[in-house]
Amino acid sequence: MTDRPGVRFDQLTGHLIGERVTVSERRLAGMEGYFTDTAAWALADQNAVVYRVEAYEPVPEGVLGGIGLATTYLFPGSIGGEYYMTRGHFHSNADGPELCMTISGSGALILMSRDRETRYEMMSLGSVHHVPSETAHKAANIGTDALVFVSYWSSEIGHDYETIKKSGFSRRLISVNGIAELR
Ligand code: M6P
Ligand code: ZN
Repeated sequence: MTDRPGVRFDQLTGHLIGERVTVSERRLAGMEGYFTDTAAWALADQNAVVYRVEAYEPVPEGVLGGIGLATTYLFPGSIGGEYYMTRGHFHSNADGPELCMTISGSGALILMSRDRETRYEMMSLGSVHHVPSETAHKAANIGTDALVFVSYWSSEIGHDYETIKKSGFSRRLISVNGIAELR
């Protein structure tokens, strides 16, 4: 008897396929307070999808013993000059690292330490990024196509969104005459 894997990964598109894959979409409506220009955010189409995440978590969050896997499709766009981005979060409870690999598109992985030092790494086809423990992380799409990347993390870590929701990152990636700048 063969035990067929329940999930498949398409390495060209990043798609995760299978019954145990969960899909979630984040629209502008669900990103209140994340963009600096709140007036521009309020005027934008609240229905616009900013990103979609396909995830496979064989072991539930907070439970030791598994690796979570997700593909994020971050669409191109900007609000008041600030590129479309994921919300960003710290890991919590048991903190731990994450690994990201870019499938397509161009962007930046923005990383902030607990003492609010912010830096970024450019994301492009094949780039591999290590997110250390105790580091908030979010991706921004600086290109004209979707930025697609895969992430891996340990199941025992939790996700803390509150810290970023409340205090944000210390610097933001904005388009200055079409060039990405961290300000
Ligand atoms: C990456 C990973 C995921 C995360 C997703 C969206 O794929 O970090 O764990 O869920 O981006 O980002 P966020 O959860 O911050 O909205
Ligand atoms: Zn994470």
